[in-house]
Amino acid sequence: MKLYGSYTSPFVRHVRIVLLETGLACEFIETDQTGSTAKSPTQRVPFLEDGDIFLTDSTSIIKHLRERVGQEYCKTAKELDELCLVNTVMDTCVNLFFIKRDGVDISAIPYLQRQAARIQSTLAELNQQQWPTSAPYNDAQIRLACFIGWAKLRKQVDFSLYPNLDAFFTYANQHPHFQATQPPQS
Ligand SMILES: N[C@@H](CCC(=O)N[C@@H](CS)C(=O)NCC(=O)O)C(=O)O
Repeated sequence: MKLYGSYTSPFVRHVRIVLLETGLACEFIETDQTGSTAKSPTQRVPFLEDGDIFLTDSTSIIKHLRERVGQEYCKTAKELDELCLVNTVMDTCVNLFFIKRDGVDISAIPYLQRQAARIQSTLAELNQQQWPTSAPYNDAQIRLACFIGWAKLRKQVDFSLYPNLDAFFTYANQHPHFQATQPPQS
């Protein structure tokens, strides 16, 4: 099995944590934008090769890995909805990060302002929910901690506005699988 990704991507980090949880052997192939453009129709990481199977999204990859070892993936509609909320905020935030890095003033473009507002309203909703203070973490929770780690590293969100999320991250970040998958801090 081969996982293509980067060490900074929060989507890839979620997959790397699931690999640790499942104990499956998988080669990690560090892939930049040139590599993902050449090999995946989405032009994004992660993507996975497992024999004849080729998967292009972290969610399908995680479902595949968990099913291979008989683990559950988003068992309830509520957990799936939480994962979708985290996905929305993560996807939107990563997208705006790349747009800003290209020099675009997002305050000048109404739809990008809507995207920025979507991040804040979704985080406000997530901040009102109860989050665990210790493992086991489900996939929505693992994804949330991966997102918060990325957003802090890239300074994309002021988490003093979301104290429950900040506290959740402090606990999750101490877990050995989060420690083992820390993104490079530079
Ligand atoms: N829905 C995808 C999103 C993956 C994604 O956005 N990956 C980012 C890295 S964090 C990427 O490769 N972006 C490159 C680009 O947008 O060109 C997933 O869950 O795998």
